[in-house]
Amino acid sequence: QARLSALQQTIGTSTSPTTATYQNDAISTGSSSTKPGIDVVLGSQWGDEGKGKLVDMLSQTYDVCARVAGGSNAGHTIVVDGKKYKFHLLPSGILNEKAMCVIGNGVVIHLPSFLNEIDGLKQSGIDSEGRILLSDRAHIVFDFHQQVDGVQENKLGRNKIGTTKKGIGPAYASKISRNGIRIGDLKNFDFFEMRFRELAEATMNSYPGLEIDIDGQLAYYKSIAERVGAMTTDTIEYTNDAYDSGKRILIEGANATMLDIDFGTYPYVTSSNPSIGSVLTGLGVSPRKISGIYGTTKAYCTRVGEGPFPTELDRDAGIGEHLGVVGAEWGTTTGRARRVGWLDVPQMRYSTLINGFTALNVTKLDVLTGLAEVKIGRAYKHNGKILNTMPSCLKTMSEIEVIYETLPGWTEDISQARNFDDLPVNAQRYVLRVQELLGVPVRWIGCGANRLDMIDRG
Ligand code: 2SA
Ligand code: GDP
Ligand code: MG
Repeated sequence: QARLSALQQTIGTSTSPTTATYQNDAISTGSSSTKPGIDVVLGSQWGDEGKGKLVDMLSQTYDVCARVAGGSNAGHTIVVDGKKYKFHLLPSGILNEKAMCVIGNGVVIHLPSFLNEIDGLKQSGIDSEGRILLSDRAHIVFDFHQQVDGVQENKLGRNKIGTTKKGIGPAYASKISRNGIRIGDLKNFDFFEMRFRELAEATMNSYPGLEIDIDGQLAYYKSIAERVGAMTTDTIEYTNDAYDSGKRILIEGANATMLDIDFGTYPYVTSSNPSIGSVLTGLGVSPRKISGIYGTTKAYCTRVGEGPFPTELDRDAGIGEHLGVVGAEWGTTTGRARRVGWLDVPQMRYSTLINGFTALNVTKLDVLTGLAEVKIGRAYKHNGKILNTMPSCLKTMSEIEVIYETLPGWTEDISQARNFDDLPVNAQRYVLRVQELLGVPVRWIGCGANRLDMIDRG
């Protein structure tokens, strides 16, 4: 504690009452470890911050784990004893065999991928059937939505979004256009068939050349209707009942705030609201029930797909290459190389403003090990003026200049660190500076990919 206090003084920690309280190990982050209620893990950058790992770790003490937005575009990786699990539609809490997993109404579900994921998990020894509930109101992603995703990307050419081609945008478009089909519709197959024929025909009309084997698809959906029906329920009632009976509920955000259709770098975003609002609209719970809101951020920053990235570095050389290679920055769903850059404080402040994080999970601190210096993008400047808000316009985004501050790096291996004091002084200094600049307590610090490679300051 004395060492920390000395450090705080050296780096000029602000005297604001909020930051001062973070000097204690017992930081208040919005939820105690056994309190009933709803806690949320969200991505605060452009995704892949390591949400899955935190959800897996936390879920051991929760009764219910839920997904509320996105679909099989998401990729959450968990490493347990060196074995890698990759989840796309299943919540990462599925590895806690005592937890029920809910896929809320805000998620769009590609059923073949979903069932494959369950079957794949069973082959690795984890039986999840019976522990997963699908919202009857969740929309279905059909194969033709995925084909349309590909066609739209090709049409955009060099202006493409860089989607995962999992049909997410087209499926949410069907939902918003009010001709989508929902999981619960499968329980009334005649109704499902009528809606499917209409939607498939409308899609073929809009995309000449796109062939849909309507009868083949209907036969497939008939063959899985019973299996899917057994998992389908009114998850709004289920989740609220669970809350009322004192259960602990953990929500796993997918994608991230800067990919949010409203708040992200539009149009280079996904087609859902991966920020805090999706908990309400994608699960059907009141904001009064939410306690902890945990923002996950890498100790640096990555983005996969096209679009603005103010602190981006050249991924093929120098520090960018270090972050990409040491951080193993390749997409969990598509295998695409992720773009890499420094931590971006204006972006993180914006994300904090929107989500109201009660604590931060700073992951992959170990990836910075070995760098002589570490930079933080501290402010944006445009036309000679410091910006106070995140620009909404792509053109302004392309013109901003980032002002950096530089901190000394460290060379010591931190993979075995389990307490804040185990970290080298310069690593501590970096984390404290991030905490100070964002005004949110850093509760968790990731020191490696394995489940246990984590410092919990709570
Ligand atoms: P989409 O497919 O319509 O949601 O794509 C729209 C944009 O959203 C980005 N996006 C993602 N960004 C980070 N991680 C995601 N999941 C995978 C992962 C990505 C992968 O965990 O690594 O494997 O490539 C994800 N999903 C969507 C996407 O890149 C577009 O910019
Ligand atoms: P998510 O989409 O936010 O769940 O993140 P992903 O799973 O797509 O990507 C995060 C990657 O970083 C995964 O490969 C994780 O295994 C890995 N990871 C998570 N935390 C850490 C960490 O603290 N250190 C290192 N080295 N890897 C981590
Ligand atoms: Mg991911």
